[in-house]
Amino acid sequence: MLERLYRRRMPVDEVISAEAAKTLAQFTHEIRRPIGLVITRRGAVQDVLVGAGTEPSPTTLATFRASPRSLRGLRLIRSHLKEQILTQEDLTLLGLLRLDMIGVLAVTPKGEPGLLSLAHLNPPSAQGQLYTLLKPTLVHQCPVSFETFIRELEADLQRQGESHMMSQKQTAILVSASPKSKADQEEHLTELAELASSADLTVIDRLVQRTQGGGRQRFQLGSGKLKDVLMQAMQKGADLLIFDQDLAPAQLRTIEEITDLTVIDRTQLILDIFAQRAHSREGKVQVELAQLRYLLPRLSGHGTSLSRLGGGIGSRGPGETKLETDRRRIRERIDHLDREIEGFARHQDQRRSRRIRQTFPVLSIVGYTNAGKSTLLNVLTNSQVSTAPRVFETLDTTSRRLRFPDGREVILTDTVGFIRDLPKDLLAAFRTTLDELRDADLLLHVVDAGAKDMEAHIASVNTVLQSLGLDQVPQVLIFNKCDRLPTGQAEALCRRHSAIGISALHPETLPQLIQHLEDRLTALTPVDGFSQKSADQAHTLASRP
Ligand SMILES: Nc1nc2c(ncn2[C@@H]2O[C@H](COP(=O)(O)OP(=O)(O)OP(=O)(O)O)[C@@H](O)[C@H]2O)c(=O)[nH]1
Ligand SMILES: [Mg+2]
Repeated sequence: MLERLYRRRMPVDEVISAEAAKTLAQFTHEIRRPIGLVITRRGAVQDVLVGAGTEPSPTTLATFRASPRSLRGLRLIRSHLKEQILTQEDLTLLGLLRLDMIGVLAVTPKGEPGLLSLAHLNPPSAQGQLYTLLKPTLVHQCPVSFETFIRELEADLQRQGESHMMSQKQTAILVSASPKSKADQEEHLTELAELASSADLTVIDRLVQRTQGGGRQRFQLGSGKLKDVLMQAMQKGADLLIFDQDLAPAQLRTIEEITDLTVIDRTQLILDIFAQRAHSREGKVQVELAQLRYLLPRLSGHGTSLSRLGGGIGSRGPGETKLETDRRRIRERIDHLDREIEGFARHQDQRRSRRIRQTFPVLSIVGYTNAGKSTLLNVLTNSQVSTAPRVFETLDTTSRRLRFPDGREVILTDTVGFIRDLPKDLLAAFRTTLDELRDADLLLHVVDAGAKDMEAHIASVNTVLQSLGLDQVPQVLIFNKCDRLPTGQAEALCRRHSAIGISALHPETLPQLIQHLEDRLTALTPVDGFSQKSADQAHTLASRP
């Protein structure tokens, strides 16, 4: 019986033809259940949905894709045995699926079409309503000339999209949902926003939800809140949704299937930034390895998730050529990269033993990302390592020789910065880079003294050091960017933490640090142990006045 509905094709200018409405009403009356017709732009019935709350099939949704700048090319007209009222769920579905229109047709007690209610989406705007409800009319009196109407609406959407494209940047909405307090979550979102801007994204909104109960509760799809989030993302024309919490692979897929938004979590954002920044062969191999390790458990049975590695954020990665690779190929690739990294490690061992023969103490600068580590290396060794007010500027390790005013020489190294909850795949992959820290005789732990959650930063760095087995290496705590603190505050802060305050941008603040390092070195090794043989290669610090 329902087949008759499928074969139906209506004029492209009518939302639903009078004849189709009649058949729909008649069948609804006979089976005493609501029926929905999913209709294409060309007026063909694509799906027939029986029962309240049924949604277009995944196959249909996969065939008809929508984007924040276009509609899906499908409308849904449901019948209702009594009323023609559009429910909140209908309107949510309209927004989520970006349907051309959604409508409810009342069926009279005699099984005839009654009033038809229609709703359509509005072009995105900051405060504006997401949708417009049209006044219910009888089908043959419906004032909407569908083809023209939808063409104009899409042109509006397109224009919005273009003005938004002017900025050339992808836009993101940040989302946090956890049992933690709102204040804590907000603070984490501030860091997530820094990560996003470091990845060259524009953040257009942030949403925080405090979930109930202990443990890490995840957003459940179907929960009204998640639908809200997705609707807002659509309405604001966002390209990406970035969750501060890890998403379950299944959840990711479901969200992506229904919305066509790119959805990523914090780990993936960090991996993306690393991928953007990696320059050396070693760095690239390490990032690719971390991305694949992250991806592997997230591959669906059909391997569709691989398409996440295309181009752009949330997909920048191992590249097109590997798109068709299945799990096995990925495992092989992982093995291969592992071996390559093994090779780097061996090479590094040789370098290291060479260095050890030279018996120069190694001072390694460590710290939270953006603390000013590279700036400090530069000012101490007169180098030009790239520095920037963004996180994860440095990925590769740089080593420089440095001569202290008393003649002793050391090797000073600068390396990748740390961050709270550093993705474990990344930590594993950056083993060779981080292994350099094992040579350190002294760690120079640089802290951005002006950072709001400075103490949490210190703790995060110490946690990472601990997980690397480096918590026993002697440390000097250095509070950098003291120029940003009100006078007097830096001194108090340093006293409280037994730290040394500096401002790496202002060399005149460094003598106390240099003196302190000399003292620590004396404790480590006597001055006589250092030769003068390579004075020409090391940068000599100016003697103190
Ligand atoms: N005001 C102020 N800014 C500083 C100081 N030291 C560094 N900065 C700035 O802080 C930003 C980060 O400095 P970097 O040296 O790149 O920091 P990093 O720790 O190497 O960062 P990553 O390599 O990303 O981990 C840059 O914009 C620096 O100019 C300082 O003493 N005072
Ligand atoms: Mg750096």
